[in-house]
Amino acid sequence: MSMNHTAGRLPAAATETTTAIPAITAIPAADANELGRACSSLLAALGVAEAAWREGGLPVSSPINGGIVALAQESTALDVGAAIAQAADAFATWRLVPAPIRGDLVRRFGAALRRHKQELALLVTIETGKILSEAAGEVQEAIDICDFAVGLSRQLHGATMASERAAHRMMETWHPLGVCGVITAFNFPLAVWAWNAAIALVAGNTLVWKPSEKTPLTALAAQALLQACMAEDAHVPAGLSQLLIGPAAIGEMLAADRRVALVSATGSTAMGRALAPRLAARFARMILELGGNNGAIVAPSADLDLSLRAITFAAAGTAGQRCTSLRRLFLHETIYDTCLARLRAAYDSLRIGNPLDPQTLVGPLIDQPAYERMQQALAQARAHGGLVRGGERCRPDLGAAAFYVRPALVEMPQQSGPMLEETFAPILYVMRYADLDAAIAWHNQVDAGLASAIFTLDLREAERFLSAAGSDCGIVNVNIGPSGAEIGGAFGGEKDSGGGREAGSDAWKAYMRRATNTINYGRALPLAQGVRFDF
Ligand code: UN1
Repeated sequence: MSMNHTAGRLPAAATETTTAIPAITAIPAADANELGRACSSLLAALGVAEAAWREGGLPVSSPINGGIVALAQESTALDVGAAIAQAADAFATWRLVPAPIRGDLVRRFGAALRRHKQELALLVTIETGKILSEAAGEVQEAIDICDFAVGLSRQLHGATMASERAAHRMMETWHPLGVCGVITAFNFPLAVWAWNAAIALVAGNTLVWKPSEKTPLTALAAQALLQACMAEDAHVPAGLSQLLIGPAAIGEMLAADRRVALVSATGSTAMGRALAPRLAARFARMILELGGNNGAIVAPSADLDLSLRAITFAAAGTAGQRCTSLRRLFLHETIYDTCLARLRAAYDSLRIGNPLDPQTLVGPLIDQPAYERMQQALAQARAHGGLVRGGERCRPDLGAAAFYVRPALVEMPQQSGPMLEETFAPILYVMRYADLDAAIAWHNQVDAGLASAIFTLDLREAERFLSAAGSDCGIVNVNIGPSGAEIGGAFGGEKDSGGGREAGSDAWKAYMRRATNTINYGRALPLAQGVRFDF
């Protein structure tokens, strides 16, 4: 089923979303050496020093075949302290550089991402296992946020308020915040950092980045490209952007260090629960983008062709490994049988395999623990009366250490057990509903509150879902799935999804500190609220 068969498509946007990516179809999936060689040449083309990935202590494997493709150098505890110190030093200079000149660094970085889009997309595919088209989309998302941030660098404006006192003026000034710690997950190794980095840089902040230890290579490449852009401009202090590779303890050190003004962390709710008290203990700023257990409702009036395309992409795309992936589906009883039958047929047609092959739609899970968690969730679903279709391991020909699975559809008699939790895998729980209010209540019953969707052509239903009595998520969509947000909006969710907002709209305000200024340009000193203090 084609994702693109919309009539009268608009021409491709100026964002070059259509750049072709040549497939490396020649790579035998079972041959880790081939993937390793591909990685070496990509890293060299992207300007990453060999010492960073050739003989380090952290084995990096590709989920395509489970083979090791690089040995990344890990950061020590001393490196963490030094990185924070350098970023803090750099902040003293960078905060004074005019914001549009800071924007020029981000403009040149965006251009570097554009030039290297194909290499970066290949690296993302090798490291995460997501299909090339989605990897190219991820690079595009990083390019888009750079474009957004460049414009923003001339729009970091505050309000001016009417003062109650004669010859007084009140206004807000937005200042840089300080060192921003950025913690990212394996599934979006480039774009999520770029959301934070591009905005933080134009805001006048400096960066310390701890990527997932499963995807350090994309991070090394992004950091190398940014550093090459930094070196072109004398305004840019050398310590502006720091990269730390290693385990969760590094993130905890960032959270505990008073020199780090803001920590923006993307990952599981458990990760957020571990970090948040450390940050709260020192009143640090935090942006938490945590798990999602995203739902969609398909109403009787829904355009089923469109809904099925959206649902299949959102649930099975990226092998269910987006924080925005669709995990719960509520089908109205009048369309339940038709919709489920068509969904089964769509699932049967999904090509599962090597994500470097342009025919593939579903790549592997990131690793064995992810596969085991998926199997556990399916076993629990059965115990709760769920009827499981799919979910089994497949493509053994691609390597014993690679974990390809058939996306699972699970009919549930009620919302219980694993359906109430996020499992980072392609499992779609399906339930029947009769009444929209009940479906919305089930939809909102889970702890997470990230992304949601309703499929309906009924204006009343759509508006109800969007209203204060509707979805309780940070992302609420009509007639598109919950995943695949554009960068122009603020991205994030409520409840256990963390409450943070990143990327577009006015999310930049979280990366700056607001000063309220009152200026007296008169000769008298009237006090506010009519207070008298004459002596
Ligand atoms: C994530 O999975 O952490 O909306 C980010 C989306 C993407 C970003 C996902 N633009 O699916």
